[in-house]
Amino acid sequence: MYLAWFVVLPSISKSTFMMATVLVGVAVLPLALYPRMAAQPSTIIATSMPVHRTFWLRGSASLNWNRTNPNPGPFMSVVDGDLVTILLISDDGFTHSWLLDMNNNNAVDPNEPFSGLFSSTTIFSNFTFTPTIGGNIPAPGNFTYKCSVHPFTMFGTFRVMPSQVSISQSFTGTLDGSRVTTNGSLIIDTRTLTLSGAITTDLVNSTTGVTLFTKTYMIPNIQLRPMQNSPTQITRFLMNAGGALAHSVEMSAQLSGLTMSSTSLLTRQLDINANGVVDLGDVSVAALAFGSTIGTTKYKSSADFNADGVINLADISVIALYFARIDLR
Ligand SMILES: [Cu+2]
Repeated sequence: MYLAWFVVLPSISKSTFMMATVLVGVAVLPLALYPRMAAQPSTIIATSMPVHRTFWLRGSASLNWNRTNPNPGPFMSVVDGDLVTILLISDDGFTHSWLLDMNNNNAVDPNEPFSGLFSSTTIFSNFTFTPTIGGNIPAPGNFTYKCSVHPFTMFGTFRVMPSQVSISQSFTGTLDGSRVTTNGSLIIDTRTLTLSGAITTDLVNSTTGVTLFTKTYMIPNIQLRPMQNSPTQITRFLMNAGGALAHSVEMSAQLSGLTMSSTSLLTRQLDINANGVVDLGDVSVAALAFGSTIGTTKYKSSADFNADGVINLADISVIALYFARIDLR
C-alpha cells in the first residue's frame, strides 16, 4: 500500500494538484468564516436563571453569627427567585433562630421568613426558602436578619436584589463642530453582572443641524468587574460616532448595591485604527505624540482626543481608562 502511494503521487498532474488545492480551499472557507458569524450576538438580553445559594451560620448570643461581634453577622446577598438554604447551628448551646425581620419589630410575624428554633451544636438545621419580590419580600432592598431570641446581639444584613436593574441613558456633547446625542437603556443582570441594552447615537452638524450619522448599538452582555477597594461593579465601553471626523462616546455603567448609574464622555475616536478595541496600536499613536501642540510635526490630531490642541495627560488618561475596551461599531 505504501509503495502504491509513492507510485501514485508523482503521477498526479500539476493541473490536478491545483484543482485539489482550490477544492480544499472552498471546503475550508465556510469553517474559517463560521466563528465570525457565530460571534455576532443573536440575543442581546440574556436573562439569567435562579441559582441555589447556601449560607452557613453558627449562632452565639454573645459573639453574634459566625463570631463577628462587635460587627454585624455575615452580609447575605441573594437575588429575587433564588433558592436560599441557610444551614444553622448553635455555637453556645443556647436556643436560637434565623428570622428575616423585615419590619424590624424584633418579633416573628406570619409573613416573615423564619427558620424555627434550633439548639444543636453538632447537627445543622436546614432552612430553605425562595425570596420572591412582590411575594414574601415586599420590595428589593436591605433587610435585617436576626435571632428572634437574641435580636439585639445576633443580627446582620440580608439583601434581596431584583434580577435586573435598568436605567435610561441620555447624553449630549459637542466637539469639532458636531453635536452628539445618545439615548437608550442600560440593563444589568444582577446574577451574571453583565450589561446589555440598546443605545442610539446621533451626530449632527452643530451649525446646520444636518444629521451626519445615526446608529443604534446593541450592547452584547459586557461583563462588569469589581472596582478596586470598592463594592462597586463597573464596566466601560465605547461607541463609534462617525462623521466628517471620527468620534467616540465613552460610557461606563456601574452597580453600587442596588443602585445603577452611568457616565458618558465624547472625544475623538479612541479606537484610532477602528479595529473594534482600544489596544496598543491606538495607545502608541497617543504616546508618540505625547507633549506636542497643534502646529508642530509631532502633533497628531487623531491622538488629541479632547480636541484642545495639546496632547497631554488628559488625552493619555482617557485612553488608559478605556484600554482593552470594546468599541461598538
Ligand atoms: Cu439566639
